[in-house]
Amino acid sequence: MYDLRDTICALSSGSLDAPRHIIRLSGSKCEIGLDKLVDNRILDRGIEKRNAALSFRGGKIEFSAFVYSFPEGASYTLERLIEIHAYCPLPAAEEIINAITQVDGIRLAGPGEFTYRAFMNGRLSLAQSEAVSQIVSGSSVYHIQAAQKLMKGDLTNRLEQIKNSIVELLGLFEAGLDFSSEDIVFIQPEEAKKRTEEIKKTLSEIIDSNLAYERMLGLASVAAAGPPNAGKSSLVNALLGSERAIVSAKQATTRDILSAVCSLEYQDCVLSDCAGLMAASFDDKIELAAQELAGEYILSSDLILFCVESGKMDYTEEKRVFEKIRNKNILGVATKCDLASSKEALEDIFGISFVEFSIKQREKLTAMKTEIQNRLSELVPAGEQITAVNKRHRDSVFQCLKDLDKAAELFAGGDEELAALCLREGYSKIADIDQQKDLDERVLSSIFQNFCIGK
Ligand SMILES: Nc1nc2c(ncn2[C@@H]2O[C@H](COP(=O)(O)OP(=O)(O)OP(=O)(O)O)[C@@H](O)[C@H]2O)c(=O)[nH]1
Ligand SMILES: [Mg+2]
Repeated sequence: MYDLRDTICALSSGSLDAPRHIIRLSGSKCEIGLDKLVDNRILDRGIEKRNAALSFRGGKIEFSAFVYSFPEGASYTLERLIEIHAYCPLPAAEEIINAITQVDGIRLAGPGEFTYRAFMNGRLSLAQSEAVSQIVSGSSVYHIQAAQKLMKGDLTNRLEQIKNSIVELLGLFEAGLDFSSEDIVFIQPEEAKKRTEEIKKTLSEIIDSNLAYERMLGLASVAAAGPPNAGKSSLVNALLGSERAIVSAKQATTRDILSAVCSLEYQDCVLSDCAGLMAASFDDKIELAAQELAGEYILSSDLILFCVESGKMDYTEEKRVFEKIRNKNILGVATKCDLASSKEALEDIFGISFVEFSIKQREKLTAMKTEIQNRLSELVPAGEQITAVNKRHRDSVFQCLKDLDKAAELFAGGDEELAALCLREGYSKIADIDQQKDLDERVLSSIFQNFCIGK
């Protein structure tokens, strides 16, 4: 996938306005690369941190920097690695990289190439490498916590236990094959079934405890729902902090779905504004389409903000709309609470908890955001249970479960040889999750291409 012989260089962190930019170099030519910038040789081998004033040979750009030097075997990639923490503007950092990559044998790193090297050199397991990418792109603290667990090797440890159990069982199956001409039984079919079930249970636990993990990889979806004119677009605009949706006193203003990323205290979510739901049926084709679209979208959201205008005399329409969403995860919003206070009355009518909201009272916005955050937090399993499994891991676990079932069935039917073969297959599926070597190139590139450059 990448040529491991080259020395690679990239900007590994720092946004446009960051005061410091980290330039990373990995490979045998690190020092030659640094030599381009530093007039006197400042580094000895060893993990060390040095203050350095870097300047181009022409002395054009001067700025201060810390240089961290890691010897081979003690760095992230296990290769000779140098990090230049340069206090300079981004264009200058890019100039530095440009100068370094002019050196023969030093090139710009590809996406995820530092982590790819860490993996290829045995520093990180594959699951841990994936965790690095997930931490980098983490959209919530829960997501990052989960990825950190993956990084620490939680999944790797659990897989190790499973692999040991399969190998043990395989040993018993194959011992029976070796002595098939003699009358020795190494394992009875009932015992084989029991052991297979135990392995399956551990495998299933990995998947079950992580159902919400994939959801975290994507952002949680939150949709404003309610009858027309309830104040949904006004709420969405307030939460987004910008006038994204059109607000008007005219009924049925919103037709399309408007979605944007909304930042909460611990996570981001996708917040959507939809057409007001109506209980009646429609002849108007556009209205019908807007209703269908909104209904479908709202029902598939992780959290519905059910907007009901405060102080109304009659809530018949709202009750009908509520019927369409009642089994979902709903937070009631008593909108326009500057006009009247109806929180308790609405809680009685709908049997769910309500938060008061008004675009005219800024303090209500903070409380609203906190409540949404709390409700989204409930969707995430407690940090301790998360092992962090992604789709690739889960596919392998499902395939292994199938192989185990087949193995137990074949063994019970007396076909020990095929049963052992199936067990081997199952083992290889689990081993693939954390494989160090011989992994399909396509799998590797699909994992590492998801990284950004510099990681
Ligand atoms: N007094 C008061 N008026 C509000 C508040 N929120 C919204 N409104 C008004 O209520 C009307 C409807 O607001 P929208 O946000 O457009 O309502 P909507 O639910 O998006 O309406 P549709 O898109 O037509 O379904 C507008 O005239 C808003 O100015 C509020 O907190 N207080
Ligand atoms: Mg609207």
